[in-house]
Amino acid sequence: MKGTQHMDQFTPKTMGQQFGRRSWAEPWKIKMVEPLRMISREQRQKVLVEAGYNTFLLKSEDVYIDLLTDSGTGAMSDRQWAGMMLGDEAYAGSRNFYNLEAAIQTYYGYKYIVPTHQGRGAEHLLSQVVIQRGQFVPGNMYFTTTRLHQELAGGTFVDVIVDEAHDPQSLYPFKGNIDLDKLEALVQREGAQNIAYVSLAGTVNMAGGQPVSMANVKALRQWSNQYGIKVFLDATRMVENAFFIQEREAGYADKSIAEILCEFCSYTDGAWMSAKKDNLVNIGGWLAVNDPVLFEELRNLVIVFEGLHTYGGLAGRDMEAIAIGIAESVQDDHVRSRIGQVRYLGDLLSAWDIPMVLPVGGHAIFLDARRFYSHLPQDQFPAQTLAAELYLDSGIRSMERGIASAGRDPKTGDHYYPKLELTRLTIPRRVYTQAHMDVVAEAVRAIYEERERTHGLKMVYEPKYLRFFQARFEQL
Ligand code: P61
Repeated sequence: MKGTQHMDQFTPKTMGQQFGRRSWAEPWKIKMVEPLRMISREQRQKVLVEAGYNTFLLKSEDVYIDLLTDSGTGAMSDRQWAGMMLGDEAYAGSRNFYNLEAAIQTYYGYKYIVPTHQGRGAEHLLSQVVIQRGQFVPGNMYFTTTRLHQELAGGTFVDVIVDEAHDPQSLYPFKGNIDLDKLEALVQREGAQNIAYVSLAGTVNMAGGQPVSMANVKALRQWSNQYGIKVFLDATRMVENAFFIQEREAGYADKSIAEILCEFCSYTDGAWMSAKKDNLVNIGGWLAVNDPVLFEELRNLVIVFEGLHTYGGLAGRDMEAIAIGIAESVQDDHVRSRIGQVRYLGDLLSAWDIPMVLPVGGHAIFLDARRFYSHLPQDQFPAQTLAAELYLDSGIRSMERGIASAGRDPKTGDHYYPKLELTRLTIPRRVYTQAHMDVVAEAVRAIYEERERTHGLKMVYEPKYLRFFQARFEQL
């Protein structure tokens, strides 16, 4: 008996066993590798100061494990690379455009497609066409580029996400949901004619990759029909949203990701997309709508800013890679392992009581910098500090998602003070292994143990638009 106890304690366990479940594995194997390098701590200190403590200003070659973003950083499959060789680089009417159009129609279910060079190109076109100066754009939490394009078009973004989204510790399963009472109150106050559209994001990035339920989008559709208000979807990580519906919402456990995706989109009037995420490519985006009149306007505007309506700033080969990526992205085993890897890192960190947004979302772990550095006031940039410290400790790059990202209110010029002060460890798709996740978890734990000795930052250079990308900081 004693012997068995001893064995139990010291027999190595797989990670699945350690967390009381059977392990999962990625539904692919690796065909090509890219060497990583790690520079010394002294070198990291030097380049961090040169980068103004901003991880966006680091050179990629100075980074060991890059968790800045999951945007354009995924690994394409052998099929996608083969597709790249089938690029039809005709200026007009490329065959790859028609393949892309067919893939979006099949899997997302929209009728009319406009390709763009990436997500913000699509946001720009949509905002310019559907927002009239002075109108309001309610949405489930802001996203940086989305809100900026809405503002540049003369709109005012209004956050109508459920309150739970602003609480990193709330375990509500659909923290991306829209609060219909907030939406109704906005319409009562401002009038339905002053609402440009509802801006709905599938898995809300700034809230921690949190999903929207099918019940919520259905209710939103019914609500918006009463007023004739359109609903446009940010479909950037909508496949991941579909996974959470399958997992958590009654009646969807037996439906495939592809079926859930299509049903969800059917309650919206159109979508914009950064194909660099869910669609498994390094560059690209698209817009899709069901209204032929709106399509005509978008199709006309795309040639002004992006390129002809059958390439929108993309090479033919890029469109082919997106078309193939879409079909791969909705495979259930792909999504399960993608989110499984994020959760694996989350499980390790939670077991060590590292403060983070829970439940763990689809694309990243969001460390709660407010609780991590509870001695730092928000205007000393705790989330930026955390990203800088993590890089210094281990060469791991993460992203600030707090006060620096939130920017300033264009009317008052004051900082926005978001409730969420987060540092995002974003997992690229099909790129890193479980061992990399172990290294990351240990690095986070190491800086957590040093937290009380950590100083905050002050901003010493602030650009006008999307300041977090290029701002510079100094240590206090
Ligand atoms: C990211 F620091 N996301 O998460 P584009 N909608 C949504 C996105 O997540 C998104 C875009 C639209 C990025 C890249 C990025 O403040 C930042 O293809 C939900 O990047 O133009 C992009 O798509 C825009 C990082 C964007 C940022 C803005 O890492």
